[in-house]
Amino acid sequence: QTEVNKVNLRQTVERLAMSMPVTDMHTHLYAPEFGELLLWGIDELLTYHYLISESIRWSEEEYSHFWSMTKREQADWIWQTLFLDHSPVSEATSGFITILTRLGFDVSSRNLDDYRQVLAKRSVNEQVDIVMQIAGIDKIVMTNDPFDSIERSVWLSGNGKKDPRFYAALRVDTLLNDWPVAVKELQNLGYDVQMEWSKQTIEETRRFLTEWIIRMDALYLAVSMPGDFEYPAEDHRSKMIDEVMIPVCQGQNIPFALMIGVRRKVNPLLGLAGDMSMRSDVSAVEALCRRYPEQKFLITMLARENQHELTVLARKFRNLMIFGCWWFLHIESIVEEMTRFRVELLGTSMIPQHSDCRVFEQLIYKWEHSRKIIAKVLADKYEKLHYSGWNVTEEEIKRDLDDLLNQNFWHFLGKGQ
Ligand code: RAT
Ligand code: ZN
Repeated sequence: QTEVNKVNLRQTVERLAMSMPVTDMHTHLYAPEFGELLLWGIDELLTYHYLISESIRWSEEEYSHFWSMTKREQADWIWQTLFLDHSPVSEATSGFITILTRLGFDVSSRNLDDYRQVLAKRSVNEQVDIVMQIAGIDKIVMTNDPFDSIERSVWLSGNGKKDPRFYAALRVDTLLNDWPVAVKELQNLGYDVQMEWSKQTIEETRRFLTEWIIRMDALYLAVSMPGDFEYPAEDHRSKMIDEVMIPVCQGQNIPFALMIGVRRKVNPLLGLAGDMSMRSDVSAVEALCRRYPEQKFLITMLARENQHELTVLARKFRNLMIFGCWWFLHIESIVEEMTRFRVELLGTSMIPQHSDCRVFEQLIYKWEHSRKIIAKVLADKYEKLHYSGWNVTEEEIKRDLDDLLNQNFWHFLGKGQ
């Protein structure tokens, strides 16, 4: 057993946190088999929706002007606006600089075309390997929607499960949040459902979910909910959860992930960049956890105001696993604040981060930035223990990091090693 002394404690924690392989349990990334759905490279990185909303703040043109440009032109404009006309100090812009640096580019040249040319020589498969290696990620959970026709054909052809580094999560937003559209989609796929809630519709919707969980080998069912989500309520969502989602999850023995607190299309002119956060009522999660003690819930919330209460709730229910610092919370100051009070309230029994990446190389910055913060918070706690005479060993630090970055997720799924 390696004793870690006070002098090298912080360095040891940082070194181990930076190198521990990671399971990224929620992303919007795809395996290479999914073709055009897998986004990567300079232009995709620069047109990330987080950067679109930051750059359009500086523009005086109509919103439609931005959307009328080609992707390449949008990327050039965002580069000019956020990196040259102003300094890239925000999380998403500084993240792009981290990516360039780690990919080995000379950021001082500020020459976008050089970077583009190097990547143009790479195949997507090469880039996926390189990025996963640099970022230290070995397992990636995708977000999968059978209502997306491009994606569906990959699954139906049997190519969806070829790459063992990628796992599926079945996304059910349309079923819960847009039932009229879901009915049409289900009917097109041959499921005998109707708008009105009947025994037949319930059974067919269950059959749809069960078949797709099996086809994708989905690790969990996932949905994003608006901040005004209530449970229980006299509404479509409660019926769908009680009569379809929970029975299906229990039948397949998988968790149900709820990401709560989005307000979609606050500014529709911004497209994907136009969504906002919204405060939610944590008692919906409480009611679910109490009513279904055998069902596991993976929960993240978008409003900063909900975080402390949600963390306290996790002390009350072992079937509740909180995860990640989601979206607008995925910024250094808030990741640090959240990680700190989560550790103080729950020890290491939570999932501190997921990346939510949409573009492959983002794995590099999202994880590098978060690993540093996780290391800092843990080092503070170990240092305090050290002063009391309790010395953690290197093996114990590794164990704790492995729990946080991998095992808590897999154990919760019942698939721990
Ligand atoms: O973080 C994001 O990129 C958002 O646009 C959403 O995709 C969110 O993470 C979600 O999963 O709904
Ligand atoms: Zn997401």
